[in-house]
Amino acid sequence: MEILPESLNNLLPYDGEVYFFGKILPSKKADHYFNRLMEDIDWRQDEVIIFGKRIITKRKTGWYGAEEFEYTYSRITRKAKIWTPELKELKDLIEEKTGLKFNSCLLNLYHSGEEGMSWHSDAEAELGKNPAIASLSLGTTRKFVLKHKTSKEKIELELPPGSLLLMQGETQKYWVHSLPKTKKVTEPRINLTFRNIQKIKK
Ligand SMILES: O=C(O)CCC(=O)C(=O)O
Ligand SMILES: [Mn+2]
Repeated sequence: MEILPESLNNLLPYDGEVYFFGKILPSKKADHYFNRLMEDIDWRQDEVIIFGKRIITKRKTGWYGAEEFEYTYSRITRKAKIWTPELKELKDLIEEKTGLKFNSCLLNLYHSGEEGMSWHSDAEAELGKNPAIASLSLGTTRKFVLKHKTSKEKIELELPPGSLLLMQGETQKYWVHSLPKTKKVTEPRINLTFRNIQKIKK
């Protein structure tokens, strides 16, 4: 079931659905959550394997959920920590706004514009077919770009603090997305992507 407000337009011209909800948190609340998450999240530097080489990312990540879900991305498997009180609050808010259910969240901490995320789609097996992914931004504003896998058409938007973006339908099948690095940004940003893990590995 979806309860998307009728005023929301699909940002994608074809092959998927991306909705921008704008700011769902007032500035003070967005600041509050940013500070709490900086303190409370068990931030880790990821080891990813790129072209067979083991690389430690500057960007830090956190992986949380309702259960100790295992999640594999960039060939690294991690076990989720259980929701912190503020993550549970944010999950509840995002479920209310989107009308969808989420059981896990991948957090990214970009210390400055020197850190970003390269082109990818969130198409891991654990997410199932046509996953809905709700992305909440905190901290400094960054540019987010979607690119169609075959036509190469690009859609760009700015993600300010407290704003929510929802990707769903066939978006991950046909589009990649990225957070470009930029010299213009010196402040940190936290991004939370709420996801729904389909199967629990023991
Ligand atoms: O930081 C962002 O806005 C994007 C994060 C992302 O694409 C991901 O975690 O898969
Ligand atoms: Mn992604």
